[in-house]
Amino acid sequence: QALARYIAVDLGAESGRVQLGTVAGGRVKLEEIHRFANGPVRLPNGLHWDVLGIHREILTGIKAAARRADGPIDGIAVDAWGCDYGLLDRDGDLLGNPFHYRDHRTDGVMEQVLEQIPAEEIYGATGIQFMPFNTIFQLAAHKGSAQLDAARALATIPDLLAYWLCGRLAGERTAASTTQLLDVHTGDWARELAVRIGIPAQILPPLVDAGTVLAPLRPEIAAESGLDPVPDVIAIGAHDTASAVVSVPARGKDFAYLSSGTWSLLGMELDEPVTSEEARAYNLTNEGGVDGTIRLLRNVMGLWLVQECRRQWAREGVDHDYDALHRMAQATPLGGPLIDPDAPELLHPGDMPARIAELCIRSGQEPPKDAGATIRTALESLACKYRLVLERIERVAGRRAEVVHVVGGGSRNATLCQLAADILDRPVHAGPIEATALGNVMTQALAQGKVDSLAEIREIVGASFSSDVYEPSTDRAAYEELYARFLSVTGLAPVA
Ligand code: LFR
Repeated sequence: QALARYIAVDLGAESGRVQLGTVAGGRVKLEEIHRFANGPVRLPNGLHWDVLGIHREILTGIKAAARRADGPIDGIAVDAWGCDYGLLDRDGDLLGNPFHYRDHRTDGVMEQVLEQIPAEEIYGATGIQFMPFNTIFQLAAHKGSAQLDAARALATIPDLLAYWLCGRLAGERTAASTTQLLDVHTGDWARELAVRIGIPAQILPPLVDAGTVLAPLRPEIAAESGLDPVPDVIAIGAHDTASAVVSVPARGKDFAYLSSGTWSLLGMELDEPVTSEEARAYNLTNEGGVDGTIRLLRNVMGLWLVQECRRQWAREGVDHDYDALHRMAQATPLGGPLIDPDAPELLHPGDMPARIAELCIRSGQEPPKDAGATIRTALESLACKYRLVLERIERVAGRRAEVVHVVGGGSRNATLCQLAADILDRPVHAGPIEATALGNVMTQALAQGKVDSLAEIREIVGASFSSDVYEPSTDRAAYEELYARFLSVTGLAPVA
């Protein structure tokens, strides 16, 4: 098999990373070349992306990767979290600073839109779960602004960055699916829906599938970086979750994945969307995946809870690193207070330990007594929510997941992986950690015909990285009791 080298740019909530991926002899290898902070910037009008700073960091990363590589680089691709976008004017120039989805400007907007158009209709067309920050609601919040009036094109963040790298703007379908403006049945924009909401349909760009070569890297960037021959800029699963699920090292179909990072994205892979009344009632999403797959999943709040606790304690002058926090959580015995990790109060940045304590008090529980206990509450609550979500997903998908593959940064969190195995009562296979960057690299290889299928990608990833296996505890009574208590304090209804 030919040797190929790819640059993967992966933009996460804690950091952006530029990685050099090498594919050869049925194996893939990753090397981190450049890492930079990717926090939101607060302006008087809200939370924003520092999108110019990111472009500069990408250029720095490309240069460093070019120096590091021991041969030509074949491709470059960018992935990021879903839903956020920039608007371009008629000259193709960016209008303003893209908003960050954790901004408050969408508060209440989803409810207003749903008064105008029934949820059943939007869900029936798009199959996407209702979350207040979906692009559809961000655009509704943008209505009447000078920017939206002047806009001629919408570019999701990864599409925008790829456009700056190669000059071609295309709406990559996995990223487009997170807008809740893509018709899940036809794969085309749901233009009529956009128009009814007052979003000008002409801003929706031409769509391409993940695994499409876009255009060569701009000649001046290639020259500055000493890249000769000039690599392709490639559309991959530009939605980070799509790329993460590409590199789940699973065999067959009877698996669930948990892409574990800032969010916990828990679901199963399907060939066709399910937009039934039950799927809508459970608010399950049918996100577009690579190779025509559908990710039936649900967002669970994820390690955001831990990240925000850590930031709050740092503001108060105590800087615990993540390892220390997890040691403290592990030293706290099972059985503390539990919360619904998806409570809307926890979505925005702020004093997370206080908010968690408040939720405990409101549900009649003693709040966690220290930092370790707070993290313990977050992790146990997440694992309990995984069980409820997985049971709903299995019911809608009509099959059982024999194993759960945890990928992403959270696969390193042994406490959470073991809790997930114990509460889900099934084996958890953890790894790879850099699933998103690997999916990004391998989909570039797919675009260039260096690999042939998703199945082959998963075999290559499985052969290249080992997984840690967590077996469920045999003390079923303890974990059943924990889950029953979770349902009771949160008031969430179990799957019958
Ligand atoms: C994960 C992710 C989720 C999406 C959320 C917000 O990083 O992309 O899939 O729902 O971020 O965009």
